[in-house]
Amino acid sequence: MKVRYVSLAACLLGVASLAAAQDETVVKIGSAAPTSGPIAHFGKENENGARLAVEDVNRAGLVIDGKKIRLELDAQDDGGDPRLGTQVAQRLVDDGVVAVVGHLNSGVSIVASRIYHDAQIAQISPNATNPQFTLQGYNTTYRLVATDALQAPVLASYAMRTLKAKRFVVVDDATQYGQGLADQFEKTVRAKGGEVLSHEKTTDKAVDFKAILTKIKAEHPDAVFYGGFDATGGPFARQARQLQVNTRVLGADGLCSDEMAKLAGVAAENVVCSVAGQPTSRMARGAAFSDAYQKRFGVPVLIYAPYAYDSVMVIVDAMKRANSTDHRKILAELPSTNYAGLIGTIRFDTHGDVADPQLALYRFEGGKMALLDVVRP
Ligand code: ABU
Repeated sequence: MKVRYVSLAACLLGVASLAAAQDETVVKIGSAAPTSGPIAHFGKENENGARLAVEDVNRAGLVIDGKKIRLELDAQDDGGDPRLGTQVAQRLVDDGVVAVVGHLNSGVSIVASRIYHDAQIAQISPNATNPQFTLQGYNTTYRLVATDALQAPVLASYAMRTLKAKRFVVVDDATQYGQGLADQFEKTVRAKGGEVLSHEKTTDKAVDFKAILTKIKAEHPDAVFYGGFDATGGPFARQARQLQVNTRVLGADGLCSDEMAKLAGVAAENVVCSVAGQPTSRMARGAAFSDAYQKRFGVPVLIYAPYAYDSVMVIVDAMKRANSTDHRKILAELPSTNYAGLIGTIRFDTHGDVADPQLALYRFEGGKMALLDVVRP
């Protein structure tokens, strides 16, 4: 008899859930980042940040134009590769996403942006810092981080003013991100009266830097700037120390992660890096966010999870103001965004860049990132 009661209860619950599900309209938000390959730790963080936001919105409940909405994250792996990135972008458009959080790499974000623009789907990158991303004349490109036109000069100023470095070697990984950063760093150093002894090229897949480092050793620079990611920057810094190239290694947000410390070992203590936003620890709700993130995914926030989270929240805010889930109407609301996010108040300039960017400088101490300064350019 008892079994019968349970079955009836389960049945009623099932019917209720089915009715609730039938009442809901599913709205897809795309997430595109490299969740495989050497920088998967950064890509997974983007996906996790966006997923947490989607889950928070669904838990709180979202009603648009009288309809109950359930958000669904359409998460795609672009491998950090421009060719795969365009295929992923087309897939997201074909899947009917109303907006996209991504991509992570500037070189991928830029080539994918044409596809989103043609479809009139908003693309908000939580990480892409190459200035060109939002300078293409597209009404669909937005980002929540500062650009490399700010990031590289902040690093150059720190190196010249605080570290008293004057003579530099610049190295880049030949990606749109690494090369753009390195060029901007070189330009700033020269403009400030510093000297760039040489500008070396490597790739984002390199593992052996001995030839470049042997050349650098003979040049006796005060500091080396590395434009690229931790996956290669870590081994670069480690091998520099092994070859007794004991100068500082400067880099931007691609180097700024705990993964850098793992890959560089003790040589990470020679590294100074920047993040193109404010530290999670300085955000009003940063500690609660870090706890929730750690609890949900079992790993700590690296750097840009709050930016991926807020990218979703900005899309939802636009959806609410449009009172529509139509991707064109969401897009039309983005220029007037004035949203109190986790990362602070989010407004956009006419290009789609954040109106009030911040940057943070870090060094490494005992295998962890240690905050040096927060800069509002
Ligand atoms: N800014 C770090 C993410 C990589 C990129 O912009 O390509």
